[in-house]
Amino acid sequence: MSLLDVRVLGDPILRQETTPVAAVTDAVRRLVDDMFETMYAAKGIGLAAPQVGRLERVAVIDVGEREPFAIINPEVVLAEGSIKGEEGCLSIPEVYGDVERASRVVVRALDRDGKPMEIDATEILSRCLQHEIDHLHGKLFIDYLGTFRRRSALAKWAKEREKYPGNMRKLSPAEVASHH
Ligand code: GNR
Ligand code: NI
Repeated sequence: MSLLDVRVLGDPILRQETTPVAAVTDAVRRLVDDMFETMYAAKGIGLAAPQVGRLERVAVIDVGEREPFAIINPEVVLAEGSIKGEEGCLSIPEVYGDVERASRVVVRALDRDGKPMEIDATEILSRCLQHEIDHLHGKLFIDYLGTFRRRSALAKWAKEREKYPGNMRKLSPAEVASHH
């Protein structure tokens, strides 16, 4: 497995639409495994392919309350209710904001084996699924902030981004080793 660099806000790939995966091959599984390794090293609960510079329609999720899983070509087939909650993003470190999301979503996707699956989610899993699926369509949580909060978030980011030359967040192997 390999640790991948995380792209941060400013990298145009975060704004691109992804391409559906035509077949879940070993190469796709390798991407999934590398994304899990990267997500754990960065201490995230989810990670989408554009965040590691890839345009396959793939994301990985581990919110801790069930087995970690990959979603390939995910589609939201039901969204209901509405709830506000705080979000952050590995691609916008140290920036947080409240986002209104559907409280429950049902998502259809392929799993790591290429098998169709359906996830019925509420709470943090629902929020995380919506956040990752947004990434697969070039959308970021800051896009939902109102004018004032968005300006504050971007002002904070203007300082933070100096830490990430080339819009690249390099995770150190120590961060991998320290994760259990
Ligand atoms: O680690 C993450 N935490 C998080 C918290 C609230 C809502 C969404 C998330 S996802 C984020 C990791 C990430 O950036 N995934 O794209
Ligand atoms: Ni994110």
